[in-house]
Amino acid sequence: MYWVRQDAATQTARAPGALLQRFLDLDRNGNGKLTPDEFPDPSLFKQTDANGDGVVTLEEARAFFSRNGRE
Ligand SMILES: [Ca+2]
Repeated sequence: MYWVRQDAATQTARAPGALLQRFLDLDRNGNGKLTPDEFPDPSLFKQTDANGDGVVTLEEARAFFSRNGRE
């Protein structure tokens, strides 16, 4: 099927686009920031919101994932 071919491409494209894509998926209202209700896990949100302003920016998400050793 058509989608099977996409898997190899998806794996090679893990970084840095994978994080951006994930971020955009989570950012349901498209304002470029993640709020707690857009985040899958509230405790994870607190860890990711480095400056504690109540929103997670792409930079904070990127820093969080690099701290945790995954893209
Ligand atoms: Ca923040």
